[in-house]
Amino acid sequence: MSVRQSTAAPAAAPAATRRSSWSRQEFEARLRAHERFYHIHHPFHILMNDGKLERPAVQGWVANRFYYQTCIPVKDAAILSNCREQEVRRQWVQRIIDHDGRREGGAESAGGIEAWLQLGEAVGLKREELLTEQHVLPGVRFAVDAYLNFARRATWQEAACSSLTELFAPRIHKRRLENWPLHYPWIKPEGYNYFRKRLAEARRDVEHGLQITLEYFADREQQEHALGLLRFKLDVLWSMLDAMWMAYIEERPPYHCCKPLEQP
Ligand code: AHQ
Repeated sequence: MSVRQSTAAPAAAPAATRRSSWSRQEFEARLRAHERFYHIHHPFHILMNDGKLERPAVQGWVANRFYYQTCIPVKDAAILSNCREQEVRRQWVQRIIDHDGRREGGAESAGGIEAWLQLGEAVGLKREELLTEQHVLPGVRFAVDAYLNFARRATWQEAACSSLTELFAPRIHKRRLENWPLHYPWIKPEGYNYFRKRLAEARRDVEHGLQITLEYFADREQQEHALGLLRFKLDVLWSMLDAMWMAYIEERPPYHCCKPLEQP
């Protein structure tokens, strides 16, 4: 093919063949149909929810997911920094408070990051093992950093759309709360506060993210793009577990096993 041919701008598609946009219902249904790519279906998650993980693998999951959790408020701050709509920022800022907590007057509200540190202690890790990121696997770091850097560079609407993986999150939190106490009686019950807290927050956040997505991505090309953004974030979550599978199930050196700091 000559260079000219390859660089010729494609003729505008006649109106008849331009694909019409989906209705809001159809668009939402196509977003929700992506549930099949959600990490609840990842083999690592299936083993974890069936009680088949050994203690070091559960500890490894908690320590690696802590890196993801600490990046969420930074990701949300990136979205706020890209958003010039005050009403959206007024709502979106709550996500940062939910994770970082807040000190107001004399009152201190611990956020999700503190709750995740308590989950770490409940599974037998020391707080500094999470805070130092010493157990974070390269594949987890790359996936989480890809999400964070995407949110910095994308439009705030694109980043809001990518957070819609939480459409599928309530079920995953409910399952942990139901199954883990039976399968992992050695985990201290106070560790489950995060999942309880996130159940309600995820439902609220997703409502806002879905409203933004259904409104902003209006024509068919934008709607298809939105599906791609959701798929990207689903792949971020999936890839994190791929790295954990290699380390904690295959126990492949050099990143295998997560041994707690030597107890005193
Ligand atoms: O604890 C989670 C959380 O705070 C968030 C924020 C949201 C986002 O902005 O991308 N996604 C998310 C998720 C959390 N927990 C995950 C889990 O499996 O516990 C699920 C994850 C998500 O569904 O994106």
